[in-house]
Amino acid sequence: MHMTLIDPEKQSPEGSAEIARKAGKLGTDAVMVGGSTGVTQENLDGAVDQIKKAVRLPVIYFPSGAKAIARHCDAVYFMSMLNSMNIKNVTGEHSRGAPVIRKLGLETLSMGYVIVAPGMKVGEVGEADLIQRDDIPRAVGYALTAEMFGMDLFYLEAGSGAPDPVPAEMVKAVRESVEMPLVVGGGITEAEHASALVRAGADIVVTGTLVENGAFESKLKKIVTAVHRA
Ligand code: 1GP
Repeated sequence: MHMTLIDPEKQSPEGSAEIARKAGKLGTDAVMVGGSTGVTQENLDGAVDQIKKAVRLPVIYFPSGAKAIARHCDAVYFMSMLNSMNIKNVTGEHSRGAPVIRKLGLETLSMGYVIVAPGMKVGEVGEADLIQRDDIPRAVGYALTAEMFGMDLFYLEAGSGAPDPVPAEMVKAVRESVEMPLVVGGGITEAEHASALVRAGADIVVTGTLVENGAFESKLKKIVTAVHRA
């Protein structure tokens, strides 16, 4: 699957809906809404409401903490940054958000989330002890941890805007070690990146930055097609 990540801080709610509409037409399978900084309850609700009006795709909240919760989304990634050095990113924000999520009756998708170098903004604000790009055993160890904890998904993140995606060899080793669905994102800007990652075993490929540039359609089309064909 291909998922399009939309950061509600980067444009108006109508702008977010327009991106979702275009991405939907090009075949993206779901929309994720979130960002590492600048997400407020107001811009989040605005974006989710407009996106829901514009497309029939699943809209999943990709949170950075408990300060805002997308009450009108279809599901929430209940994600733990397993390699954060700050406990609030591992279970702390969760303990504050969980009662609200339960009250709202939202569906949760539990996810082990790890940050691979260079990590970019999310590595910084998440205080991640980055997995070095050649440290495949550490990535495999975290994937097994997520699986043994019973999590639904495992996400290998290079960071939004990373110059290169997570190495395909790392994805392959993780794929060979666990059966859970594998999400890969950060720095995927070319169809070749997407097909190499899917061939290595990624189940879900996420792109975000790409759609922040006005004329993204032809690039996105190539990436979505590469994901579906690989
Ligand atoms: C960020 O993995 C996503 O969480 C998307 O990264 O913005 O580099 O596509 P990009």
